[in-house]
Amino acid sequence: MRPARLDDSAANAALEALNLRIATAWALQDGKLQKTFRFKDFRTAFAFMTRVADSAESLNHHPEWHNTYNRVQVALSTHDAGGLTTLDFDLAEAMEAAAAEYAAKT
Ligand code: H2B
Repeated sequence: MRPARLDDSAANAALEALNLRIATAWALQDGKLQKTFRFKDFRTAFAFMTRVADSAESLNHHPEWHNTYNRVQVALSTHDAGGLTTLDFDLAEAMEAAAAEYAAKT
């Protein structure tokens, strides 16, 4: 059987779920690798940060970040090198993997 037509509220709920998987691009800004992640709520943002904390410890490379409710603004650079190194991109990859688990949105 073909699916029934979605009413406005069902379509909006489906849209919301779809947008959970949309991510903004990383950008080089002020000499740092930057991105803002957004999550469903504060708990999910915090779970993401906890997951990333493990990666940061493993890499011995730690993010500058700022959390407000469901938003995590990240600015990566390597302080020891006074700029960007591959470690920043490795940590960014780890953040992407963590964000995928917690369904980051724009
Ligand atoms: N994190 C970041 N982002 N830059 C660094 O230069 C850095 C770090 N250095 N984490 C590490 C720790 C260094 O301070 C220790 C002593 O290895």
